[in-house]
Amino acid sequence: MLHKARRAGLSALVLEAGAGVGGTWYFNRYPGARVDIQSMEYSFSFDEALQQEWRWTERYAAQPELLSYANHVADRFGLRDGIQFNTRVTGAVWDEERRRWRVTAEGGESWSARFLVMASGPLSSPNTPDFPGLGEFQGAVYHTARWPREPVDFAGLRVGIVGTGSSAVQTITTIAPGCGELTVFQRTAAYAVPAHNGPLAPAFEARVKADYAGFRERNLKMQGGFGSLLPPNPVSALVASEAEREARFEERWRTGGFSFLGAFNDLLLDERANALAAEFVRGKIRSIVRDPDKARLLQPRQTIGCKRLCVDTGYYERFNLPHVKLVDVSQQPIERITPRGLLSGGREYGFDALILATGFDAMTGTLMRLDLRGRGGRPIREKWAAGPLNYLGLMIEGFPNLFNIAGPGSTSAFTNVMVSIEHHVNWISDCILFLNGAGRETIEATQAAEAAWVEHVYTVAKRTVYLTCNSWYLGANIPGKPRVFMPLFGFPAYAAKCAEVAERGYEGCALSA
Ligand code: N01
Repeated sequence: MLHKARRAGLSALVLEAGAGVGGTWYFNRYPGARVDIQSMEYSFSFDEALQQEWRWTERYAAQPELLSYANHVADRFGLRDGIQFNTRVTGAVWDEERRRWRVTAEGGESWSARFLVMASGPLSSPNTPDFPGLGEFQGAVYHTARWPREPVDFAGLRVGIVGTGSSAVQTITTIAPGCGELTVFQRTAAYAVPAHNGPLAPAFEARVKADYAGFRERNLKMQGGFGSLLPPNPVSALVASEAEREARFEERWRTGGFSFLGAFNDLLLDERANALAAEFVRGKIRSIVRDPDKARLLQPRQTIGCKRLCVDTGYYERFNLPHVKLVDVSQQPIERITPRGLLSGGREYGFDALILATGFDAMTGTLMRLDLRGRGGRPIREKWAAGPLNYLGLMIEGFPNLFNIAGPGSTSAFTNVMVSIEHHVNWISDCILFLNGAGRETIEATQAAEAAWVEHVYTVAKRTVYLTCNSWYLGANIPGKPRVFMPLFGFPAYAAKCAEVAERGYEGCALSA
């Protein structure tokens, strides 16, 4: 956004809480952190020289390499002097008279801005459950999303980990061999498909780079903005024979990653089709995990893909290590943390270090924690009390000239987020240039457009299996959070709609002179 704004001749400043660039890849340094979209796709497309020259070492890049990439981009485009690091924004208030945002940060520093772009991330406010006794634990407590910069040595230690989402799956896989004992506290079993990660094949890299622009174009036509190399099989799982089904599932399992959910074209649309894929993965878990009790507990029961699918590098295999224990906390929740461990079902489990892999207050958490006040001083917390009203995921009625990148109401959570970010940056920058060219001072979504958009997001979700489980897409992972389905499924239709709105002079928005 900074690069784009500067190229458009705008003056811009980035306020960043971290001491460096990278966002997700700056804060999530837990062992095994790795992207689940292939590196050649999970990168910026806006500069041909950048994408030609950067060399990924692995099929799925790990956090240190992703962080190097973010730093490389910042240096290559000379962005650092436009970023104020170690600056945590606490709020922003719309000044109606001056038609400017007044942005404030910890320490009291403040800025005035005509436009305010929230690039604060859909998964950036960690969720730390309110476990009684957490402060009394005598060992170290880590949250995967706030991992220390120095490496943590668990050698010989008894470690407890709460959670089995993507962050936990990667952490467990990585630390299990070296721990003295690892106890996994599982509330909902996760579906994980193999990444088949490895060194990036030079021939594959050369093939992509020979026509990188074409590769990006083809990906933009995919529902998630990635995966054009192996598009979804255009056949229903319900009409395929059993042998055909097994063959297709097996083929995708061997390929690895999210391509598994494209084994048939209705796995995310029809619960009966979904059940067939789910049973295939349960069969894999049974064949991998030798202890029948662990194997039973590790088999998820919910629809597959409803919570975001995990992409792993030997997760289930780790439960064959005798020192890796699995405790089901679905029926008997964690009652409290004790000085030496935790209590569940009246039993105390002891450990020396505790890892919380308990996810995020997703999509809305970061904005809702701010003192963000729009027209008439209305707080975002009030505006969003029943769920995140928005238009195109980009704008909020009553919050003029404020844009949200990768927020609720957009496809960010279902896409290669790099694609979503670039799409939003381009759209926002075009919008600002349009306003300047047309002599308009402010833009803001109308209430009617906003209501219709939220309804549209829900209507699309109803055609999928995404409403059948308790996911962070629904806000269901945070006690008391309104259950509203927040992300939109389907990038190409979304991008077409955003383009159409712009072409029609920002239809659905109120513009002031
Ligand atoms: O968080 P999560 P995450 N008692 O919310 C459990 C992206 N990401 O950080 O399922 C006991 O998925 C909770 O249980 P339940 C990706 O989009 C990507 O792992 O709510 N357990 C769950 O098991 C991902 O979806 C990558 O029943 C409690 C876990 O904690 C998103 O970030 C890597 C609990 C939280 O799982 C979030 O992933 C990492 C409690 N009170 C993350 N509260 C890759 O690119 C929560 N849990 C690969």
